[in-house]
Amino acid sequence: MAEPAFELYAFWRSSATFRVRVALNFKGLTAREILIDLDAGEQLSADFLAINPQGAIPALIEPGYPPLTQSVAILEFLDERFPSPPLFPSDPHGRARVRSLAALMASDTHPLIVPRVKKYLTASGGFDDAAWRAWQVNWFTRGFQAMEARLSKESATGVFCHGDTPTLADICLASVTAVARVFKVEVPDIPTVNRISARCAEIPAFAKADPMAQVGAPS
Ligand SMILES: N[C@@H](CCC(=O)N[C@@H](CS)C(=O)NCC(=O)O)C(=O)O
Repeated sequence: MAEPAFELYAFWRSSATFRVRVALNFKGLTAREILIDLDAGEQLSADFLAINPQGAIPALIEPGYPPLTQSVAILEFLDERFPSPPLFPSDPHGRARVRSLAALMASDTHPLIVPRVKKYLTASGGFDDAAWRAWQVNWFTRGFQAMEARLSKESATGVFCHGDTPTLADICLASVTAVARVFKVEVPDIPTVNRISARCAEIPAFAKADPMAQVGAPS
């Protein structure tokens, strides 16, 4: 199948964009990136709101189709459209476990530290820089410790979150560890999370997606 001319609305440090970058790389696909500067508020420009009324990246556009938004939905789309290599194990229980681990990171941890939450808490919630920092550290810690508790105890954990090949769960885990590094948040006592994240970083599809390797990242 000829590769579509994908366009990806992206920002260097965006955790959700990282997930799509890894999946594209993993599948041997490419996308032309269009920068949405989150620090400049470009996610709220009229032009971008016409693409994603939620005002959040990523958005993936395949010519001739409406924009795709929500990183996990985009990853599932890419996996259905380009099945090899797969992002899920083949058995239903394994697939449910992978989705559950992915949701712990992408649905229940990452959304608490995005710019719109910071903006609300600092503009309307009385948060100063120290309170925001404590908030960030708290939610990264709670998310990674829950992940550690599961990964260290559940027998399906292997070299990666589920067995010995990377899945969507690893992409979601690595997306949150990558952004924790950007924000210089270190969570103690998470050896399994750290082991798997370090193993992911050795894989070119993950390494190429690292925030610090993107256009716009601080040098
Ligand atoms: N659940 C969404 C989250 C999207 C999201 O919040 N993206 C962040 C960047 S990682 C964003 O664009 N935030 C803009 C803002 O909070 O104003 C996904 O996985 O795509």
